[in-house]
Amino acid sequence: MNLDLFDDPPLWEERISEGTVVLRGFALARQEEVLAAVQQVVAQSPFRHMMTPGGYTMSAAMSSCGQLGWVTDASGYRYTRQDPLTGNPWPAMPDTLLHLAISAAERAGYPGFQPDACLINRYDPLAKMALHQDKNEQDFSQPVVSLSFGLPVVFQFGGMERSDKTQKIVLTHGDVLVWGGVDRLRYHGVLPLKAGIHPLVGEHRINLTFRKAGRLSDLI
Ligand code: MD6
Ligand code: FE
Repeated sequence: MNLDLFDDPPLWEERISEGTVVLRGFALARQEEVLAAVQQVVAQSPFRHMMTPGGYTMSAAMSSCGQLGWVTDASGYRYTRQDPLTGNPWPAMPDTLLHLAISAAERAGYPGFQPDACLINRYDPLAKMALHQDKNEQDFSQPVVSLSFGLPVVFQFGGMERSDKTQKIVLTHGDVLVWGGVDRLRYHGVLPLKAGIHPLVGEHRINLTFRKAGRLSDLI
């Protein structure tokens, strides 16, 4: 794979902790391609509000692409190969997205990232995400790569316990947050989105999170 194509440097790098870095503006040079890829995915697997196992409707609307997609319903949080809404396999992960995620991981110190799942979140004003850990994946040795587009949001970055105090990080259009290693299971969430209009994305924030969700053997 030719990663030179994607060798645009970030505007600057912000080290958050040992395993976590924000690559500011890393996805800016590819913003149109990324948004076109998102539109292509959601034309096949539309955004929807899923239900938590506890019976609450999630305020962020979600879709997925890649071999595995993240879902939640009354029977729990998990990854599936098919979109339960359409009954079809999740749309393939567009190359632009795959390459951007791999090159961001590499720049952040995680070479060899093999994402098989990309969760796409759309936040409308007041949508939020409660503190949680990303622990439905089989492989915690690989990082999570998270792209933010559109309206800015306050991301809360906590510790290994839900009650640990959180650090606030503002994520804005084009930023890529990469975390892994010792930070992989830290609690995190996002505060309610403030209303606004982004010139390219409109009245939303779009977040894409890439993960290696399946086992190594799933790829063979
Ligand atoms: C969001 N992101 O930024 C939600 N998880 O809208 C996440 O839950 C997340 O951004 C793990 C790593 C990075 C993330
Ligand atoms: Fe998360």
